[in-house]
Amino acid sequence: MRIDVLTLFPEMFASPLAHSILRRAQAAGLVEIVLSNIRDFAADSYRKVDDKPYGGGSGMVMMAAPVFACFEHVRAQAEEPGRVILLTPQGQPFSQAIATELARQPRLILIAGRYEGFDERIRLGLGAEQISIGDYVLSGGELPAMVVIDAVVRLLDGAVGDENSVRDESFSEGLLEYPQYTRPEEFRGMRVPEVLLGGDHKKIEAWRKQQALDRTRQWRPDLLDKNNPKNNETGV
Ligand code: 9D3
Repeated sequence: MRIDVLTLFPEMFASPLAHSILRRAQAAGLVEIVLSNIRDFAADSYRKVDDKPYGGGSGMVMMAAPVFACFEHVRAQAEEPGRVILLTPQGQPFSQAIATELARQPRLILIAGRYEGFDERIRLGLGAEQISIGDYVLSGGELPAMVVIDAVVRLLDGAVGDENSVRDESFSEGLLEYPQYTRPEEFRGMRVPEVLLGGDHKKIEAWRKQQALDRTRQWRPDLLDKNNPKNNETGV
């Protein structure tokens, strides 16, 4: 898979891409992540990429021309069109189901914005979808782009050790995780539940399932709601 990221702050991506699963997935050739600086495609010597909104109002708007020039430059670097995604607060809320869908693509082009928003002709002219990562206000689309990259890349075949990928798929889908413990057996007066020390795997499985259900009911009852479409997709 090739992922292009169009951004005014490519340096923000350095650390997340250089660690753990994202670093290994790139080293193994599972994904090629290409960062492009939209400012490099500004037409004037001031490298201007934003301007005042027509009709007035506060803040600045990302200009169409530099984004189009940057987009056309990266699109020419690979055959597959793939999906074009604007990270915007107006977008479809990101979910595990969307991550699964994106992980099947040969190519993604992610466009992270700054300022108050994109000139609408960027969305219209590029035929872009929009994704939001949730209903809270961030300073730009870079962190959301990294969230999308992380969620998608770890789904690529071979990106995650199989101890994680197949772990407890049987019953954990759609539920919160059961509680986990590692050594020592007692820490500051808190003991590991007896059932986990016994080695009766049937009993352990039943206990974990009950814990997962109890915790979901207590902390995320929305996940158990039959009317929640998430319960009919990939789940959490
Ligand atoms: C004043 C209206 N604001 C919209 C809610 C303006 C605005 C706020 C923040 C415009 C852009 C931004 C920057 N945020 C993103 O680019 C963004 C974002 C987010 O803020 N929250 C969740 N997901 C995303 S994806 C991109």
